[in-house]
Amino acid sequence: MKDLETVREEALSEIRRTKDLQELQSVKAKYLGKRGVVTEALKRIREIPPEDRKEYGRKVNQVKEAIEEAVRKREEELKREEVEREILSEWADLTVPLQNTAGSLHPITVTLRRIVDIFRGMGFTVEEGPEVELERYNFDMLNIPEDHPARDMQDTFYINREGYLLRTHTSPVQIRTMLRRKPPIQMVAPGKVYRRDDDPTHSPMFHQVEGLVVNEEANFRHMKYVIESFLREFFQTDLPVRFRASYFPFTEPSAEVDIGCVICGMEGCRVCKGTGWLEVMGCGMVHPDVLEVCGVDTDIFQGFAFGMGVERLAMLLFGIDNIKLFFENDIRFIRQFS
Ligand code: 2NM
Repeated sequence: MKDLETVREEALSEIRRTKDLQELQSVKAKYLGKRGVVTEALKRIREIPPEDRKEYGRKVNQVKEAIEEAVRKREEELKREEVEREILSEWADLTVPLQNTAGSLHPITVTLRRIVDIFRGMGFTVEEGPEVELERYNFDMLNIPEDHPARDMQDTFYINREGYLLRTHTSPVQIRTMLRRKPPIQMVAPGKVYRRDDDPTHSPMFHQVEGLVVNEEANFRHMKYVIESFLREFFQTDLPVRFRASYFPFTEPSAEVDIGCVICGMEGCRVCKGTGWLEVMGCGMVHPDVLEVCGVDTDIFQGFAFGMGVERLAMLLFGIDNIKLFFENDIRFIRQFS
């Protein structure tokens, strides 16, 4: 076995010579890891005569601490060097006057405007509301029960103030509009919404457009006509549309809307999971209780509503296969959608 002093000298010298964090990590493992030189030396304490063990143990621990300290110092240096290298390599003179610097619209903005403009063309107004919302407008007045899983801390971002949250859909804008204005109403509410999901197919912030029509004769057939017209204009093709029975607390009856897969032409692919159909919206006749709590007289008025995710529609429109691309702000990606 090498003299402990030699081990120390060699370790410190190797640590000084490391050129990056990965290399430092492997030197650290060589000495301090499970099968490291120092670890093995500690294990050999049993082979030392009892009267020398105390001294031996102290010496090994001194060496161990010296190496740990050197690793810490070198790690700091390497991190500092890395930041400096980054600053130098990413250096840019922001004062240089450039030509052709017109920006481009983010694909989500392009898609949101496309959706909203189609509804504007059908005579809908565009309404907005706060992203920090009352729990009452986001859940209670939408007939969403006190114990509904959507209300869980796991699904909803609650604000550090009783009764407030980040809206989980834009439906509270419909509530606010009904409270403020008498029917007839035909509105859409575009904007950001927040849910506690973050995985390859979900983002904690995404965009929705929801719509609401309230008048004396609104019915399911009107709703189908509006949605089918919208989808054909959005995708610029006479695509197949189907309505599947579903459930939402705030509508009855409720439906989910599928379109023929625009990726594979209904042959069956990864995106439509071989079914030939893509779910693109939810909709339904507004529950009478929701209308009533908003002051709408249900002896006279009826309503239908619908909601869609903008990222999902943008992915289908542009053939993008990964939602995270929208949020990385890589200029090479964003530039393609102007
Ligand atoms: C959806 C699906 C079905 C909806 C309902 C309402 C309101 F406020 F009028 F009750 N707004 N939006 C609704 C209905 C939204 O999104 C998937």
